[in-house]
Amino acid sequence: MITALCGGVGAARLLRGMVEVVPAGEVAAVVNTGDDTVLHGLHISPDLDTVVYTLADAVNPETGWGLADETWRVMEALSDLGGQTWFRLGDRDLATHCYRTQRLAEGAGLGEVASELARSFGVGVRVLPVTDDPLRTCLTLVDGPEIDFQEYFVRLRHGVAVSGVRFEGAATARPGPGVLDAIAGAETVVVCPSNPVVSIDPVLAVPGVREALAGRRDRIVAVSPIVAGAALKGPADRLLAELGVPPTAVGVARWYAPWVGTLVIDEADAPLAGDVEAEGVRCVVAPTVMSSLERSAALARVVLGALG
Ligand code: FO1
Repeated sequence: MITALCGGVGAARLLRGMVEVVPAGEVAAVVNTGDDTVLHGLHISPDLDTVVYTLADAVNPETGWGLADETWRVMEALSDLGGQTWFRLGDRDLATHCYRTQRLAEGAGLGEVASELARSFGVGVRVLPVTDDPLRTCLTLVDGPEIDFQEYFVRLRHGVAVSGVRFEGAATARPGPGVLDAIAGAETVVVCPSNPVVSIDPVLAVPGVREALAGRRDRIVAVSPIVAGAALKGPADRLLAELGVPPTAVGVARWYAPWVGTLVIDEADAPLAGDVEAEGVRCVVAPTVMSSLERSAALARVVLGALG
Protein backbone atom coordinates (compact mmCIF):
# COMPACT_ATOMS: atom_id res chain seq x y z
CA MET A 1 0.00 0.00 0.00
CA ILE A 2 1.06 3.58 -0.67
CA THR A 3 0.05 6.25 1.80
CA ALA A 4 0.20 9.90 0.78
CA LEU A 5 0.25 12.82 3.20
CA CYS A 6 -1.78 15.52 1.50
CA GLY A 7 -2.68 19.17 1.53
CA GLY A 8 -4.47 20.92 -1.31
CA VAL A 9 -4.02 21.30 -5.04
CA GLY A 10 -0.49 19.95 -5.57
CA ALA A 11 -1.22 16.87 -3.51
CA ALA A 12 -4.43 16.17 -5.41
CA ARG A 13 -2.61 16.41 -8.74
CA LEU A 14 0.06 13.93 -7.63
CA LEU A 15 -2.60 11.53 -6.31
CA ARG A 16 -4.36 11.77 -9.68
CA GLY A 17 -1.09 10.85 -11.38
CA MET A 18 -0.52 8.03 -8.90
CA VAL A 19 -3.78 6.27 -9.79
CA GLU A 20 -2.58 6.18 -13.40
CA VAL A 21 0.36 4.13 -12.19
CA VAL A 22 -1.02 1.91 -9.40
CA PRO A 23 -4.56 0.66 -8.66
CA ALA A 24 -6.55 3.27 -6.68
CA GLY A 25 -7.36 0.61 -4.09
CA GLU A 26 -3.65 0.48 -3.15
CA VAL A 27 -3.54 4.19 -2.31
CA ALA A 28 -4.57 5.89 0.92
CA ALA A 29 -4.59 9.66 1.25
CA VAL A 30 -4.13 11.11 4.76
CA VAL A 31 -5.50 14.60 4.26
CA ASN A 32 -4.99 17.83 6.20
CA THR A 33 -8.09 19.26 7.86
CA GLY A 34 -6.46 22.36 9.34
CA ASP A 35 -7.87 24.41 6.44
CA ASP A 36 -11.42 23.43 7.41
CA THR A 37 -13.74 26.28 8.18
CA VAL A 38 -17.40 26.98 8.93
CA LEU A 39 -19.06 29.56 6.69
CA HIS A 40 -22.81 30.19 6.30
CA GLY A 41 -23.17 27.52 8.99
CA LEU A 42 -21.62 24.93 6.63
CA HIS A 43 -18.58 22.80 7.46
CA ILE A 44 -16.16 23.20 4.56
CA SER A 45 -13.15 20.86 4.13
CA PRO A 46 -11.15 22.32 1.22
CA ASP A 47 -8.30 19.81 1.15
CA LEU A 48 -10.62 16.80 1.40
CA ASP A 49 -12.86 18.15 -1.37
CA THR A 50 -9.94 19.11 -3.62
CA VAL A 51 -8.58 15.55 -3.35
CA VAL A 52 -11.96 13.94 -4.11
CA TYR A 53 -12.88 16.33 -6.92
CA THR A 54 -9.47 15.96 -8.58
CA LEU A 55 -9.47 12.16 -8.34
CA ALA A 56 -13.00 12.20 -9.82
CA ASP A 57 -11.81 14.38 -12.74
CA ALA A 58 -14.48 16.84 -11.60
CA VAL A 59 -12.28 19.62 -10.23
CA ASN A 60 -12.17 23.11 -11.74
CA PRO A 61 -8.99 22.79 -13.85
CA GLU A 62 -8.19 26.52 -13.72
CA THR A 63 -8.24 26.88 -9.94
CA GLY A 64 -7.52 23.32 -8.79
CA TRP A 65 -10.34 23.64 -6.24
CA GLY A 66 -14.14 23.59 -6.47
CA LEU A 67 -16.03 21.90 -9.27
CA ALA A 68 -15.71 22.32 -13.03
CA ASP A 69 -18.63 23.81 -15.00
CA GLU A 70 -19.94 25.54 -11.92
CA THR A 71 -22.75 28.09 -11.69
CA TRP A 72 -22.68 30.85 -9.09
CA ARG A 73 -26.36 31.73 -8.60
CA VAL A 74 -26.23 31.37 -4.79
CA MET A 75 -23.14 33.59 -4.54
CA GLU A 76 -24.83 36.19 -6.77
CA ALA A 77 -28.00 36.12 -4.68
CA LEU A 78 -25.94 36.26 -1.48
CA SER A 79 -24.04 39.25 -2.80
CA ASP A 80 -27.36 41.01 -3.52
CA LEU A 81 -28.25 40.43 0.13
CA GLY A 82 -24.93 41.86 1.28
CA GLY A 83 -23.80 38.45 2.53
CA GLN A 84 -20.27 37.04 2.68
CA THR A 85 -18.98 36.07 -0.75
CA TRP A 86 -15.18 36.41 -0.31
CA PHE A 87 -14.94 32.63 -0.10
CA ARG A 88 -16.38 31.52 -3.44
CA LEU A 89 -18.79 28.59 -3.17
CA GLY A 90 -20.24 27.31 -6.43
CA ASP A 91 -23.79 26.00 -6.55
CA ARG A 92 -22.83 22.32 -6.88
CA ASP A 93 -19.90 22.65 -4.47
CA LEU A 94 -22.44 23.93 -1.93
CA ALA A 95 -24.21 20.56 -2.15
CA THR A 96 -21.05 18.89 -0.84
CA HIS A 97 -20.92 21.28 2.12
CA CYS A 98 -24.64 20.85 2.81
CA TYR A 99 -24.26 17.06 2.71
CA ARG A 100 -21.21 17.05 5.00
CA THR A 101 -22.82 19.46 7.47
CA GLN A 102 -26.01 17.41 7.63
CA ARG A 103 -24.14 14.14 8.13
CA LEU A 104 -21.95 15.64 10.85
CA ALA A 105 -25.10 16.94 12.56
CA GLU A 106 -26.43 13.35 12.44
CA GLY A 107 -23.33 12.28 14.35
CA ALA A 108 -21.26 10.89 11.47
CA GLY A 109 -17.50 11.38 11.73
CA LEU A 110 -15.53 13.49 9.22
CA GLY A 111 -13.83 10.29 8.00
CA GLU A 112 -17.14 8.50 7.55
CA VAL A 113 -18.49 11.41 5.53
CA ALA A 114 -15.27 11.62 3.50
CA SER A 115 -15.65 7.99 2.43
CA GLU A 116 -19.33 8.55 1.58
CA LEU A 117 -18.41 11.52 -0.61
CA ALA A 118 -15.50 9.61 -2.19
CA ARG A 119 -17.88 6.78 -3.05
CA SER A 120 -20.48 9.19 -4.47
CA PHE A 121 -17.79 10.66 -6.73
CA GLY A 122 -16.56 7.22 -7.78
CA VAL A 123 -13.16 7.67 -6.09
CA GLY A 124 -11.34 4.42 -5.24
CA VAL A 125 -8.52 5.96 -3.18
CA ARG A 126 -9.12 5.79 0.58
CA VAL A 127 -9.60 9.42 1.60
CA LEU A 128 -8.73 9.71 5.29
CA PRO A 129 -8.99 13.00 7.17
CA VAL A 130 -5.99 13.11 9.51
CA THR A 131 -8.46 13.53 12.41
CA ASP A 132 -12.20 13.64 12.96
CA ASP A 133 -11.65 16.11 15.78
CA PRO A 134 -11.46 19.89 15.41
CA LEU A 135 -8.11 21.03 13.96
CA ARG A 136 -7.56 24.62 12.79
CA THR A 137 -4.42 26.19 11.35
CA CYS A 138 -4.01 29.65 12.91
CA LEU A 139 -1.47 32.18 11.72
CA THR A 140 -0.10 35.07 13.76
CA LEU A 141 0.59 38.05 11.56
CA VAL A 142 3.70 40.15 12.03
CA ASP A 143 1.53 43.17 12.87
CA GLY A 144 -0.19 41.24 15.64
CA PRO A 145 -3.53 39.51 15.16
CA GLU A 146 -4.02 35.79 14.83
CA ILE A 147 -6.30 34.72 11.99
CA ASP A 148 -7.55 31.41 10.68
CA PHE A 149 -6.21 29.81 7.56
CA GLN A 150 -8.89 30.81 5.04
CA GLU A 151 -8.86 34.42 6.24
CA TYR A 152 -5.10 34.38 5.53
CA PHE A 153 -5.12 32.36 2.34
CA VAL A 154 -8.25 33.70 0.62
CA ARG A 155 -9.49 36.92 2.17
CA LEU A 156 -6.01 38.41 2.58
CA ARG A 157 -4.69 36.47 -0.44
CA HIS A 158 -1.77 35.42 1.81
CA GLY A 159 -0.31 38.87 1.15
CA VAL A 160 0.60 39.51 4.80
CA ALA A 161 3.75 38.58 6.73
CA VAL A 162 3.41 35.76 9.27
CA SER A 163 5.40 35.44 12.48
CA GLY A 164 3.96 32.17 13.75
CA VAL A 165 1.72 29.22 12.97
CA ARG A 166 -0.12 26.95 15.38
CA PHE A 167 -2.67 24.19 15.08
CA GLU A 168 -5.63 24.78 17.36
CA GLY A 169 -6.98 21.47 18.68
CA ALA A 170 -3.90 19.41 17.79
CA ALA A 171 -3.09 18.51 21.40
CA THR A 172 -6.41 16.73 21.90
CA ALA A 173 -7.01 15.55 18.33
CA ARG A 174 -7.08 11.79 17.77
CA PRO A 175 -5.90 10.24 14.49
CA GLY A 176 -8.88 9.62 12.23
CA PRO A 177 -10.13 6.09 11.53
CA GLY A 178 -7.56 4.17 9.49
CA VAL A 179 -4.88 6.87 9.62
CA LEU A 180 -2.29 5.15 11.80
CA ASP A 181 -2.83 1.79 10.08
CA ALA A 182 -2.42 3.45 6.67
CA ILE A 183 0.90 4.96 7.77
CA ALA A 184 2.23 1.93 9.63
CA GLY A 185 1.15 -0.47 6.89
CA ALA A 186 2.45 1.55 3.94
CA GLU A 187 5.27 0.14 1.87
CA THR A 188 5.95 3.78 0.85
CA VAL A 189 4.82 7.04 2.45
CA VAL A 190 4.65 9.91 -0.03
CA VAL A 191 4.74 13.50 1.23
CA CYS A 192 2.92 15.31 -1.56
CA PRO A 193 4.05 18.70 -2.91
CA SER A 194 1.96 20.59 -0.37
CA ASN A 195 2.88 23.51 1.81
CA PRO A 196 5.23 22.06 4.47
CA VAL A 197 4.19 24.65 7.06
CA VAL A 198 0.40 24.87 6.78
CA SER A 199 -0.54 21.62 5.02
CA ILE A 200 1.91 18.91 6.09
CA ASP A 201 2.80 20.12 9.60
CA PRO A 202 -0.86 20.09 10.76
CA VAL A 203 -0.98 16.40 9.74
CA LEU A 204 2.16 15.72 11.81
CA ALA A 205 0.73 17.70 14.73
CA VAL A 206 -1.98 15.10 15.40
CA PRO A 207 -0.68 12.92 18.26
CA GLY A 208 0.39 9.50 17.05
CA VAL A 209 1.18 10.48 13.47
CA ARG A 210 4.84 11.36 14.04
CA GLU A 211 5.20 8.18 16.09
CA ALA A 212 3.73 6.11 13.25
CA LEU A 213 6.20 7.71 10.82
CA ALA A 214 9.17 7.24 13.15
CA GLY A 215 11.61 4.56 12.16
CA ARG A 216 10.30 4.57 8.59
CA ARG A 217 12.42 7.43 7.26
CA ASP A 218 13.95 5.24 4.56
CA ARG A 219 10.44 4.52 3.21
CA ILE A 220 9.32 8.15 3.14
CA VAL A 221 9.73 10.24 0.01
CA ALA A 222 8.66 13.87 -0.38
CA VAL A 223 8.22 16.07 -3.42
CA SER A 224 9.43 19.63 -3.03
CA PRO A 225 6.57 22.14 -3.43
CA ILE A 226 9.18 24.80 -4.17
CA VAL A 227 10.69 24.97 -7.64
CA ALA A 228 13.45 27.45 -8.47
CA GLY A 229 12.89 29.33 -5.21
CA ALA A 230 9.16 29.77 -5.59
CA ALA A 231 6.01 27.89 -4.69
CA LEU A 232 4.05 26.81 -7.75
CA LYS A 233 0.87 27.79 -5.95
CA GLY A 234 0.26 29.48 -2.62
CA PRO A 235 2.59 30.96 -0.02
CA ALA A 236 4.97 28.07 0.82
CA ASP A 237 8.06 30.03 -0.20
CA ARG A 238 7.14 33.16 1.75
CA LEU A 239 6.04 31.21 4.83
CA LEU A 240 9.32 29.28 4.97
CA ALA A 241 11.29 32.53 4.59
CA GLU A 242 9.17 34.27 7.25
CA LEU A 243 9.87 31.35 9.58
CA GLY A 244 13.62 31.61 8.96
CA VAL A 245 14.08 28.80 6.46
CA PRO A 246 15.52 29.33 2.96
CA PRO A 247 12.60 29.36 0.48
CA THR A 248 14.33 26.77 -1.69
CA ALA A 249 14.42 23.02 -2.22
CA VAL A 250 17.27 23.01 0.33
CA GLY A 251 15.02 24.73 2.87
CA VAL A 252 12.38 22.07 2.25
CA ALA A 253 15.01 19.35 2.78
CA ARG A 254 16.00 21.01 6.06
CA TRP A 255 12.34 21.27 7.15
CA TYR A 256 11.73 17.57 6.42
CA ALA A 257 15.17 16.08 7.24
CA PRO A 258 14.23 14.64 10.67
CA TRP A 259 11.66 12.24 9.21
CA VAL A 260 11.91 12.19 5.40
CA GLY A 261 14.69 10.13 3.80
CA THR A 262 14.31 11.16 0.16
CA LEU A 263 13.33 14.43 -1.51
CA VAL A 264 12.37 14.75 -5.17
CA ILE A 265 13.30 18.17 -6.56
CA ASP A 266 12.63 19.73 -9.94
CA GLU A 267 15.17 19.70 -12.75
CA ALA A 268 15.36 23.50 -12.39
CA ASP A 269 16.93 22.87 -8.97
CA ALA A 270 19.40 20.20 -10.13
CA PRO A 271 22.34 22.43 -9.06
CA LEU A 272 20.98 22.21 -5.47
CA ALA A 273 21.09 18.39 -5.33
CA GLY A 274 24.40 18.40 -3.45
CA ASP A 275 23.11 20.93 -0.92
CA VAL A 276 19.96 18.83 -0.39
CA GLU A 277 22.10 15.76 0.29
CA ALA A 278 24.23 17.86 2.65
CA GLU A 279 21.05 18.20 4.75
CA GLY A 280 21.15 14.42 5.16
CA VAL A 281 18.32 13.82 2.69
CA ARG A 282 18.79 11.69 -0.42
CA CYS A 283 17.98 13.72 -3.51
CA VAL A 284 16.23 12.68 -6.72
CA VAL A 285 15.97 15.16 -9.60
CA ALA A 286 12.96 14.98 -11.94
CA PRO A 287 10.32 17.15 -13.66
CA THR A 288 7.90 18.01 -10.82
CA VAL A 289 5.62 20.59 -12.47
CA MET A 290 2.36 18.73 -13.01
CA SER A 291 0.96 20.70 -15.94
CA SER A 292 -0.88 17.69 -17.37
CA LEU A 293 -2.12 14.28 -16.31
CA GLU A 294 0.80 12.72 -18.19
CA ARG A 295 3.25 14.87 -16.20
CA SER A 296 1.49 13.92 -12.95
CA ALA A 297 1.71 10.22 -13.85
CA ALA A 298 5.38 10.57 -14.80
CA LEU A 299 6.12 12.22 -11.45
CA ALA A 300 4.18 9.50 -9.64
CA ARG A 301 6.35 6.90 -11.37
CA VAL A 302 9.51 8.69 -10.23
CA VAL A 303 8.22 9.03 -6.66
CA LEU A 304 7.09 5.41 -6.39
CA GLY A 305 10.31 4.21 -8.00
CA ALA A 306 12.58 6.43 -5.90
CA LEU A 307 12.92 3.96 -3.02
CA GLY A 308 13.36 0.87 -5.20
N1 FO1 B 1 -9.34 29.59 -2.78
C1 FO1 B 1 -9.35 30.91 -3.17
O1 FO1 B 1 -8.27 31.46 -3.41
N2 FO1 B 1 -10.51 31.62 -3.27
C2 FO1 B 1 -11.71 31.07 -2.98
O2 FO1 B 1 -12.74 31.75 -3.07
C3 FO1 B 1 -11.74 29.68 -2.62
C4 FO1 B 1 -12.96 29.01 -2.36
C5 FO1 B 1 -12.93 27.63 -2.10
C6 FO1 B 1 -14.11 26.92 -1.92
C7 FO1 B 1 -14.10 25.56 -1.66
C8 FO1 B 1 -12.88 24.89 -1.56
O3 FO1 B 1 -12.85 23.56 -1.32
C9 FO1 B 1 -11.66 25.58 -1.73
C10 FO1 B 1 -11.69 26.96 -1.99
N3 FO1 B 1 -10.51 27.67 -2.18
C11 FO1 B 1 -10.52 28.99 -2.53
C12 FO1 B 1 -9.20 27.01 -2.07
C13 FO1 B 1 -8.79 26.81 -0.62
O4 FO1 B 1 -8.71 28.00 0.09
C14 FO1 B 1 -7.43 26.09 -0.68
O5 FO1 B 1 -7.56 25.07 -1.61
C15 FO1 B 1 -7.00 25.32 0.53
O6 FO1 B 1 -7.59 25.69 1.68
C16 FO1 B 1 -5.48 25.41 0.57
O7 FO1 B 1 -4.96 24.30 -0.04
